[in-house]
Amino acid sequence: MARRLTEKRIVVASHNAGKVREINDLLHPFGLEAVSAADLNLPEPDETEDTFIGNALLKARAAARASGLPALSDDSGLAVDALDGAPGIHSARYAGPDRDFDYAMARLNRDMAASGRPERTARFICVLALVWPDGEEAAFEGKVEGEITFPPRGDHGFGYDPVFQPLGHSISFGEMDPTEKHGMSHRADAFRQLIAACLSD
Ligand code: ITT
Repeated sequence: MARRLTEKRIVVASHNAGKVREINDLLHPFGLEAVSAADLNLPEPDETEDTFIGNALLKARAAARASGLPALSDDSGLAVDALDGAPGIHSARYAGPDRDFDYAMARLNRDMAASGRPERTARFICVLALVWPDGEEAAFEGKVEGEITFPPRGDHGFGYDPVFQPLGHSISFGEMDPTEKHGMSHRADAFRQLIAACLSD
């Protein structure tokens, strides 16, 4: 059984503004005060692990240690079947040193064409890790199935949202308003599990 989160103040261990915005939206109903790693000027650790859970724990451990607060991290990415699961844990790095997602989406289009494989299926994966300063930890994995569509559509969300169309929908995450994305996203799926284990009565 995971430990209950009774503290009111936590640090969101992410330097990605799009993610921090979504995590804050998801945390809002629980009356938690969330400060981000960037607000606290915490260093950004190198993501040296080769799994989502490994990197999520690494980021949350570093932030809990540096801040003395419970830390919530998110390691996420886009796994494309025609690319055997790439970019996966490398989804941020696939966008180059400037984290240019116009470039990353064009690169995805190119790499999928070069693969010679017809399938468009993909999924977003998100691991949320919660680590307390005394070392106790919990992690939850969520996903959402969909397909990659070009050209990019919509300017909501962040990252790869304009080229990801969730299964059963005809608009991309980039075209959805945030509330609708929160109803079905990989992050919301992981969050529901975290709430059930650590936050609900
Ligand atoms: P932090 O480690 O500081 O949290 P990061 O951007 O480096 O930020 P990741 O290593 O987890 O985070 O990379 C995840 C990438 O996957 C992220 O940069 C996005 O491009 C993409 N991604 C994850 N969730 C997404 C979402 O909901 N919509 C679009 N793209 C997403």
